[in-house]
Amino acid sequence: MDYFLTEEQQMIRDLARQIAEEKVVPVRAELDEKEEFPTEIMKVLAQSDMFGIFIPEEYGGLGMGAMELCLAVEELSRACLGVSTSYAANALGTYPLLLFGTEEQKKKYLPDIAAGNKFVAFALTEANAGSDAAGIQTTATKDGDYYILNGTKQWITNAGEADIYTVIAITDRSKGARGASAFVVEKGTPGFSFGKKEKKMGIRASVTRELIFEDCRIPKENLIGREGMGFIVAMRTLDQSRIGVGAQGVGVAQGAYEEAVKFARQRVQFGKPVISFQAVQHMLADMATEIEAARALVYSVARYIDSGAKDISKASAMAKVFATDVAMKVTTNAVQVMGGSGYMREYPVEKMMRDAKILQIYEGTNQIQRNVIGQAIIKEAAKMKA
Ligand code: COS
Repeated sequence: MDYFLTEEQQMIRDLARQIAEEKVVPVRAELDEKEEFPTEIMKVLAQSDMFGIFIPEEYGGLGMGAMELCLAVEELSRACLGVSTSYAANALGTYPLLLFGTEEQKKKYLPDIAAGNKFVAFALTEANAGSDAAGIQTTATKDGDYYILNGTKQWITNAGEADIYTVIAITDRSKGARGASAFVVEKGTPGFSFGKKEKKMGIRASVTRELIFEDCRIPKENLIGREGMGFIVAMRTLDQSRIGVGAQGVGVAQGAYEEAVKFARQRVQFGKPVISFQAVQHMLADMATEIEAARALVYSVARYIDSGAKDISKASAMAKVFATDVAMKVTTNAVQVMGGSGYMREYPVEKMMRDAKILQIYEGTNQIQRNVIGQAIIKEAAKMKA
């Protein structure tokens, strides 16, 4: 399929593919086994300007958009979802500043983020606030020129490794979702520490930890947007970043599919390569078709976002849910095509299948995505003529 990528887009895709093949593929199994953060790969991505793709040129970035970011994320995901999660979560953490930050905040943080000198994490989830994002309990209490943060954030990607954290906390509990606010908190601020490192099923090259705030005092200038806008900041951020999760789905599915085709050509049973059997061909045909459908949706939604479309919630949720369900199905079927070999750690598809599962869970479960789509349908239906 030809998606009519511009020269710049082809360049980003090719560069990301080269990094993925040369730097990620040789170490992915070891990173997974050792549950090790890919520090060296992040350095290579920084040197290649990959962290600045979606950041405007005036703040030191490449001034591109969701489409180019998706191309980079897809290529990294084709090699290793743990690595691509560490990379993509950096964008997730940056969007609150990019979308809602003051000029001072943008000037202060974005150039270092674009250069890859500073790494970012996004902190919304808590023990009692996952799908129910408005249920957060971490508080930010105004005290003169400061806010004092108290509470614990859970399952935060890049925690400990990141230098900058965009954090959603409650400033007025009586106002429900409208009582949340967004803040930027720097690593090293007194009263800010990290909890245990989680042991995960997949994406084990990415780090997941708690953020602990104990009377953590931050200047009032660290408020992102206005007080009470935190829930909107979080929702708009997720609308923007979910397309990247869709791109992760396309990438890991493509990687698993290629492994399955390669294996099916080589594996001989009943005197023939197993790819010559219709049962295997039909599985590969479905996998290839579903990947192409997912890619077409992800690219068209990314282009829609980059067109400056105002309400992207529904489109973004559709791309996320479709591409990540495809990723789970295709990686599972890649293991099936490869049989016993697919199940062994000697081949990469068992890792791809373990890794893919998170895509249906993080940045809003696929059930929540269907809720978002459903709510949009209800709104649209209300505007239809009877
Ligand atoms: N953009 C802008 N505003 C939005 C919005 C969006 N995408 N989604 C909701 N809002 C606004 C609503 O318009 C409403 O505003 P008003 O109070 O002015 O009416 C407010 O936010 C509350 O919205 P709603 O009532 O729909 O909130 P709910 O608590 O019912 O939650 C869902 C809605 C379930 C969609 C939300 O909690 C969600 O996305 N959950 C998943 C969170 C998630 O992705 N977690 C993963 C961890 S982060 S990696």
